[in-house]
Amino acid sequence: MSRDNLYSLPRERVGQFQFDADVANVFPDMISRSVPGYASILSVIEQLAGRFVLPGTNVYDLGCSLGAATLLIRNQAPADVSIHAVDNSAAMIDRLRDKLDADAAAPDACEVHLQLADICDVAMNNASMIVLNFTLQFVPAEKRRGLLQSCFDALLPGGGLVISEKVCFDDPGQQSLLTELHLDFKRACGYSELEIAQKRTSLENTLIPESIAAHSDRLTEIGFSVVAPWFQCFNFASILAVK
Ligand code: GEK
Repeated sequence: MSRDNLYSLPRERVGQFQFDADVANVFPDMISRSVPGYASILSVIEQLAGRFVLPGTNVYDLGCSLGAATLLIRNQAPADVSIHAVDNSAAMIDRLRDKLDADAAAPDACEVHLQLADICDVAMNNASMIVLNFTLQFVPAEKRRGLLQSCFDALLPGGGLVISEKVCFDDPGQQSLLTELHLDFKRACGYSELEIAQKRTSLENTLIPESIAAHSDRLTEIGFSVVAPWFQCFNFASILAVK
């Protein structure tokens, strides 16, 4: 796995964060050293797939990057399931295609369909499980409700939606403490102060977090019958919503 040192040298101007080829090259290292609990969340997504994914249905991994969730869900999915892995980064989709081509999946593994598209424009139906693992945070705020409504409409009764996000807090004390603890995590994972500062600038207007309550309330308003925040580590959380 290539090490993420993209922000290790001083830049004259730090541009907006892009999911380009440089990021795709180092992505597994970048996300595991930036998101506390990423590996645990993935392993629970696999467990949830074992419960939620039904024969003859579709599964959507929205903002799939290099397919970490897709590949784990595939371990649990019956052979007649279709997993739709969607991302609007060509670099991510190209690398995931190479990964799938090289992967010696079990002969009865289900199909994975790759889609280079904006997740807000994807037509979904007959879904037993939909995953937004650290993706909704990059969708413009005004498009989030529409996207979640499309997820709800596409899900079969009893279907599951997993949303993992960086989150913020209304209480200023919690906001500053949990932000500091996240920075300590990044330092402990080997990121320098310069790397942390430049990455933060590049994400400033790109990654817009909401509170766990804002996420939960919106999911309840849309009509999900159960909305269960099930994971939190510092300012990162995951919610399971069941139709
Ligand atoms: C994982 N889920 O490893 N349409 C399609 N893709 C998008 C959009 C959009 N509107 N906005 C962002 N993306 C993955 C990790 S990473 C999380 C997800 C992170 C894509 C973007 O190209 C990137 O690949 C992904 O969402 C976010 O489980 O980097 O923090």
